[in-house]
Amino acid sequence: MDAKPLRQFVPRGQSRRLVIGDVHGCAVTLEILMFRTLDLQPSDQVFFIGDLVDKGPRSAQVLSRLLALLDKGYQLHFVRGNHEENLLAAEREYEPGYFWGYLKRMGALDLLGPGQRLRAEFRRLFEAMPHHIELDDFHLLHAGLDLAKAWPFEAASDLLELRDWPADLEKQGGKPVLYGHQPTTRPVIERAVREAHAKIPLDNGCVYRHKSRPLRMASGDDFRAEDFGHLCAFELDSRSLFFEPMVDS
Ligand SMILES: [Mn+2]
Repeated sequence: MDAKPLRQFVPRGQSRRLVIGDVHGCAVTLEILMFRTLDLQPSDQVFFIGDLVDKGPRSAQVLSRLLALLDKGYQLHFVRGNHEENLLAAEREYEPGYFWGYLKRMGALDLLGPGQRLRAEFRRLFEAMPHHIELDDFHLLHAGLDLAKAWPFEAASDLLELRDWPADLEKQGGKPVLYGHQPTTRPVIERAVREAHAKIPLDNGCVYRHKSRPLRMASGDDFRAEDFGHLCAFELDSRSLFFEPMVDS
């Protein structure tokens, strides 16, 4: 059984609205994207679509930086990803050896704090993350929706984990879904924006830059190394895409 997912409605602000794909511990790349490429301002609204941590080299640095920006008044919003959810679950059912081994496997031992537990400020940030953010004109979620269900937005495990799901603009209340979770090549992302698809992927496999074909790409997507390995951002009103090459190592 799914626990009831958290939802949040975020009204439009006065300035830009930017959505950023799966960061996975790529803190340096994120910094360049936010402050060199996007010239982020405190009046901008920024939405992250989950999986801030794990796999990449700097999970703790990503979270610490985002918490510091929140303290400075930046308008950052976070959708929960399966990686945040799994960390919370491991912390909830805490067992010293297992927890350490799990973080080690995820390449995220830097998230450990006192007593070998998940650092408390990170746990609080994860716990506050909704599974779904609704905007005036878009849905934001990490993974997917099973629109055959009567209440697709109530299915936490779909929101966190589902892959290769068919979108349906009408069943989505006329709002396209912006999502991450599944590494997607740049041409496929660009086409989804250009043709205004009902689902727009924003995970360009940033953390896979120096690796071979990512596991579990979208079906039908072709692997070409040069089409992967960027941290992707999407500006909602101008419909502009940004692809920041991954520089974390
Ligand atoms: Mn994911």
